[in-house]
Amino acid sequence: MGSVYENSVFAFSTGHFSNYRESKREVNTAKWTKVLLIVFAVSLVFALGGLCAVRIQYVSVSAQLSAQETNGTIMSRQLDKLTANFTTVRDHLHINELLMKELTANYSRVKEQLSISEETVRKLSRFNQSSGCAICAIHWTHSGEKCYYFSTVKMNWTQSRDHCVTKGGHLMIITSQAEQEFLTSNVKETHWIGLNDLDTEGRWLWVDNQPLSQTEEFWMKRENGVSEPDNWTKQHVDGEDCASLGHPDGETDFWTDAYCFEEKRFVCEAAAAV
Ligand SMILES: [Ca+2]
Ligand SMILES: [Ca+2]
Repeated sequence: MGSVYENSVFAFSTGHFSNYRESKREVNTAKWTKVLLIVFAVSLVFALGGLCAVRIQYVSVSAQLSAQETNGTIMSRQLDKLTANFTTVRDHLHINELLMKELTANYSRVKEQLSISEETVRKLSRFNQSSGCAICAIHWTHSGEKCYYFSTVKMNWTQSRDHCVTKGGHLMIITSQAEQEFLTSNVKETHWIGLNDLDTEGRWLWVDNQPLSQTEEFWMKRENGVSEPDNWTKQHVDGEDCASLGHPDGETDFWTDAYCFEEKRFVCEAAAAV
């Protein structure tokens, strides 16, 4: 022990002391290096943490911006669509305005023409009242206070009745000897007249529902006693329920009953305009 101490003293005394100081300085340097490294590492961790936080915020803000951009695009499309709809509605409104103007102009023209027509009818009426003349539509024949239409086509009885109505009249109702003679003098073949017993067999009604019993009748009389109406059933079990002037054989002076489904010419009647 005494020897070691002596050696140490000797070392201090001989330069080993400076080596010791060098060694201690190196130890201190290494310690400070470690401390600096630790500080640097901690700083680096904090820096990386901060960088991650900034990155997260960047991603979040980017997502929000992207969502706002998407919303902006959708709103822009909706605005474009609304603008297009508005343009369409505005165009339709403009077209409707033009149509309304045209309709108004047409209405005014029609109203004016109607006024002229009414004045013409009034003048004609005054003329007819003073002259005793009557007016019948074109293709109608005037006689007395009536107009008569002799068809050029053949129809069954129901079609003939309806056709007369569409022409503004009705199948002929014969109420006088003069009317019967006028009719027979103007036809050369059988024609439907407005008489039938469709509802009740044997109960003959005119198309205005007036019963035949209250007017004159001109049924065909035969010498063999088989007179008309005979409700002939040998060709159809329903019998004959519609009256015609004459029959298919050509005789046209009197009435016969016939099958309503037969097609014949017909006579319409209407009141003359006076
Ligand atoms: Ca009958
Ligand atoms: Ca008959």
